[in-house]
Amino acid sequence: MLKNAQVKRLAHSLGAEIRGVQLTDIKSSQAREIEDLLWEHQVLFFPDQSLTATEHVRFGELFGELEAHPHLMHSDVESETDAAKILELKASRGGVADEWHSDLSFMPEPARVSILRMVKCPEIGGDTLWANLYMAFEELSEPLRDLCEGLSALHNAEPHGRPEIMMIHPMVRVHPETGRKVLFVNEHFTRRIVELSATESDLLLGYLKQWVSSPRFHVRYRWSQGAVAIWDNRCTQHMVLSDFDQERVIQRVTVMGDTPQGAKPRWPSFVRPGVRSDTSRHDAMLRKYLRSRSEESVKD
Ligand SMILES: O=C(O)CCC(=O)C(=O)O
Ligand SMILES: [Fe+2]
Repeated sequence: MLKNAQVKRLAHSLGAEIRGVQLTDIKSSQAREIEDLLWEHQVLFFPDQSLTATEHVRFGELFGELEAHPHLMHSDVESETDAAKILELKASRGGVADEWHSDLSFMPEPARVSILRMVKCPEIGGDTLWANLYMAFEELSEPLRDLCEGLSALHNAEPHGRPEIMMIHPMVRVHPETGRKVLFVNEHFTRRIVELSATESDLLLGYLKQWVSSPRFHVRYRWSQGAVAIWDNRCTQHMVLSDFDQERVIQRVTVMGDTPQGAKPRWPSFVRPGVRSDTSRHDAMLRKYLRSRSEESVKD
């Protein structure tokens, strides 16, 4: 039992701060209780913690298998096994993770849960914001919800200099724990809606990016030294505010995920034999992805 836990909601939309719990003492049954709170609040904050890197990894492992970042640098924590499971983000003037995203959405199985530990907190600035993607879907008009549910989107790792790492996911996914629908496109990794022309896709993704950035879907967290945040990537996006000019060091462990499930696209890909496109330059990436998929299915 998570005795003594005080749970305080931080915003109407999502997020709760939990006090009275020492994360170093958590056992597997209590981790299930934390999960229940997480499915309810989507992001949980634990201030006043002092986990070491190894304890951070052990805590993460209570939620599933951890995976190092597929292509960003890892940290230089002491134990090599633990270092391989920790992603460190270090900055002194903003510029890290400052666009809305769900972690690793360009992978076939994107991150399920991420856990951050604030190692060096700037005195001012560097807050992180999370957005509630259930609300972002549910508050769209019915025609737009219906359209989005029939579409899929191409995500890639271009922000990490790896545009060739791509994956198509449904634009609306069903959360496996809650059964609720989620708007699953993000500013940082989503490049193109597969069934629309490039210009239509730009317009709709641009609108949805603006929609998700509406403050009514958000919680904004002011970090303190040692604070830990755990969030569900399947129903949230997050971004860091680039408004600090002191060193900010934060470490993440990532619990890997499940395949996003959603309705099948209701239309074929816009890019297909026999369809002329006036914007073929913009279709090149999608064409490349579709070609690689069809080569794979020939191999299978
Ligand atoms: O530094 C932060 O607050 C969040 C960075 C981030 O996007 C992440 O660790 O996934
Ligand atoms: Fe992130």
